[in-house]
Amino acid sequence: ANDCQVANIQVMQNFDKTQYAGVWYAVGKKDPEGLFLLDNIMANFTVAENGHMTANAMGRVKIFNQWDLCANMFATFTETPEPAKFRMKYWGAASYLQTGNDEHWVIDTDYYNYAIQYSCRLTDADGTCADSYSFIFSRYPGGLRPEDQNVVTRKKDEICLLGKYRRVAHTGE
Ligand code: DAO
Repeated sequence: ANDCQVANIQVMQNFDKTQYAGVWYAVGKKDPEGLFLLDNIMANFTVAENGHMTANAMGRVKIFNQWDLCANMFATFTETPEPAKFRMKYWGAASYLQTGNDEHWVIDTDYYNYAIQYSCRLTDADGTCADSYSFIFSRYPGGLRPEDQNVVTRKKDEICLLGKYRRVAHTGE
């Protein structure tokens, strides 16, 4: 049984950020409230010599509920006692872009093909998540390999977001 408690969500065991580094294309996304990143989303994770992880992300965003434009975003990650659970501070290259401080959990990855990221922004009084977002990342802009679909579907179900994702297009914008 799945009680959908945020505190019980399983994350990637023995997470290795060095293998996670590099470019990931978002091919699926569950949006949070006040959607920001629309499509053509890619993130490049870097691990510095001192072990600090940062990311540079690009994507088409919606701002002021009206305009779509291409955004260049930056993020820094703070580690926690659980290697796959980070705090992520993010901001944009331009001042009108969104800034924030979110959870950044890696639920599962094989490092070479797929990764599932999850962030709960608001936990409800009953311990379930009231406002979350999640990216399905692929090393390829075209999508997931057929052999990775089953595990990704299972993980979506485990984090109680099955059926809540939309496909993220990569049209080169
Ligand atoms: O699209 O509303 C949304 C949620 C995403 C928040 C912004 C994230 C920006 C930085 C991304 C770094 C790697 C995922």
